[in-house]
Amino acid sequence: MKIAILGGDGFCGWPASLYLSDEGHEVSIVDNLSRRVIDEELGAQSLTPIRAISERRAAWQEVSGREIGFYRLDVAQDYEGLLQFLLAEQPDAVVHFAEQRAAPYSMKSARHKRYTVGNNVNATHNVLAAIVDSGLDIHLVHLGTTGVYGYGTAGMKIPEGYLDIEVTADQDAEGNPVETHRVPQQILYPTNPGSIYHMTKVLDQHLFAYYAKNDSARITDLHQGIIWGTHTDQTQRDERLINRFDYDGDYGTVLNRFLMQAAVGYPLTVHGTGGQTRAFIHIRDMVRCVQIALENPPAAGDRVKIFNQMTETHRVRDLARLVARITGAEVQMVPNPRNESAENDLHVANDTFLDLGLQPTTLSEGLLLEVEQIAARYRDRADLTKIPATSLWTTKHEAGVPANA
Ligand code: NAD
Ligand code: USQ
Repeated sequence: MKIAILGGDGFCGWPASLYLSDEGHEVSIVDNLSRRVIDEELGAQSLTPIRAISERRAAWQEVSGREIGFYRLDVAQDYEGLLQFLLAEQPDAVVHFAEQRAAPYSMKSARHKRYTVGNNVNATHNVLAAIVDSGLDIHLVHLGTTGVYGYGTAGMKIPEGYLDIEVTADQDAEGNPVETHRVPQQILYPTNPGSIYHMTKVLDQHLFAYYAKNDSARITDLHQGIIWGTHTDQTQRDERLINRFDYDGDYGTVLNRFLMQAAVGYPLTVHGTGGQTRAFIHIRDMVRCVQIALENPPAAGDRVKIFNQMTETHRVRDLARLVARITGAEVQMVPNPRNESAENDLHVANDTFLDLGLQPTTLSEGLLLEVEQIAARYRDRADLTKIPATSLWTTKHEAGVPANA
């Protein structure tokens, strides 16, 4: 397949690009390198020494004999450039990672909220419009989030995108009253985003539904949990191919932060009571899931295919205890900077990927290796002043006291 990876210089996009190239696909990356610019804005760097995109590509060619194309392009702002790219490359599939993905970054200020909405919603809409405009039959695979559902179970496993409901009908097609009866329907699972970033993924969902309906666009939306881990088989082949590892208060995700904090002797920063339950998936499983999604596209005219891309759910304080147990780290409950439920349960259906052959990497297998191979190896690069999470969800609440309490 010819595959375009939008956001292919990022934490998920880079290992996915290498994996798909290794599998024999012809891969081109499109990225505006905005994530590297945000590193400068925040004064924070990846714990791992990531190389310039030119060096990454040259290293991959050296170790694999395969070329990965690169186009520096802003998907949200350069519509013409994006369209010309599609017409020139004629990809069979586009994988769309090109969004601002950190919830805390999206909540820092009005400017960050506006940037995140403008960037993410325009990027997604430009991709959809350009696919239709190009006249090409391109399968779009998008990286969404389990966060669109909100974090609660309503007494059931969260289904893969769609919810079966029954409405009480009391009129016929002409609007005449008839005896009330129950009519089954399927709707997008009601959304309950917890940040402006998560909200952009909700808005993306509606754009996808519309383009699938109106233009018969073929779209798969992967509702992905929190990624943990850093290496894949490909990124490990040469140090110049190393993946990024974010640990700062905005971009670092919870489990990778705990692993890094343990390695540098910083007490594990559990927000509030740590009662938040979240969905997780290892980075190796993420690249495999993207491949499975590419190999199983919807047909033209189908509704958007939605997969829950996660393998385990865990409560934050349990993760902290687990990391503390294997590393000897200290755990510290810190005031929660976010406006989120203090305690929630979460059960998520992920049958589609399991049925299609995914064999999950479990926390119990991978955790210690991750501490040794990444967090401890690069701990000298850490800037401990960047660890605290300082982005507050609302000015109306003090950290730790939800605004709606
Ligand atoms: P990342 O920030 O490391 O990578 C995103 C890449 O997209 C960056 O290289 C950035 O420069 C690029 N980009 C952003 N806006 C762009 C634009 N307008 N034009 C061109 N390029 C642009 O993020 P990531 O962790 O790799 O996440 C990728 C996707 O996966 C995101 O959409 C995110 O929502 C989703 N996701 C990530 C996680 C996670 O734990 N990292 C979990 C669930 C879902
Ligand atoms: N948390 C802590 N301590 C920390 C960091 C986080 O207790 O040091 C808590 C947070 O308060 C939150 C939970 O851990 O309750 C998860 O936070 P996170 O930063 O790991 O994850 P989140 O903000 O949800 O965002 C990440 C990715 C995002 C993706 C999302 C998937 O950055 O791109 O969409 O995970 S999901 O969680 O399913 O919404």
